Amino acid sequence: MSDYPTIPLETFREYPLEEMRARLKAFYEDVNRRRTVRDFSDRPVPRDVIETALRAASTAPSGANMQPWHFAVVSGPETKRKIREAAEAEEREFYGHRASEEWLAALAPLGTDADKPFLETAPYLIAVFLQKFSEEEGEKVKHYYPVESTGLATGILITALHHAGLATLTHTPSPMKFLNQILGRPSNERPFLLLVVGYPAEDATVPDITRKPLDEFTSFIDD
Ligand code: IYR
Repeated sequence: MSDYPTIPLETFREYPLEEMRARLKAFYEDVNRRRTVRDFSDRPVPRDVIETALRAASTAPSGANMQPWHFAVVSGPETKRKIREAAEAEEREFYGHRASEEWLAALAPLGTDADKPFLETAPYLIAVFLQKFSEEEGEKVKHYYPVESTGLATGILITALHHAGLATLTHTPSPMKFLNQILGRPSNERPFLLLVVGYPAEDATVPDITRKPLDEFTSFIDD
């Protein structure tokens, strides 16, 4: 028996099978509408919406419940401009020199380049950091599976924002250490990705690409 306190699982809900299927179908159809957007409108989004989506993200499971993430929410034009300048400098290096021909060929269908106007246009940039450890009363506390945990939280964040009727872009300027400096984040935090959040531009287009069918990305082992 554990010496630590437990409480009854009162939040779990079971649904009759037909309702289970209908709920899941509706959920799948809704998330299947999500597209990564690169053309953003400057229409404002209320901060409380972002806060609720972040609360949803923070429900993600995490290694030893360390919740090893930090979300820096940027809405100020000055900070957005700094981030755009730093990101575009890295991206020019990436597209001009660092990326292999193979990598550039893989990106070609997405139509991306070193220009990142959305970093200033979109109302919010959420810089996601993972914490390799935390500091409690001067003591280092190790975090477990911070990459996996932060990935799970980010997935829920993207899904929550989509559910709210907002668009996102997962942007990964590489390297992105500049985010620590611009956002004043400590060295135990590693930038994980930059999430661009807002409404799509009126004339937004997306690449004509498809998702793999179920049988291409699953295997079922029944014996
Ligand atoms: N970070 C660059 C390049 C890029 C890389 C991958 I992998 C993508 O899926 C998309 C872009 C950029 O943001 O343009």
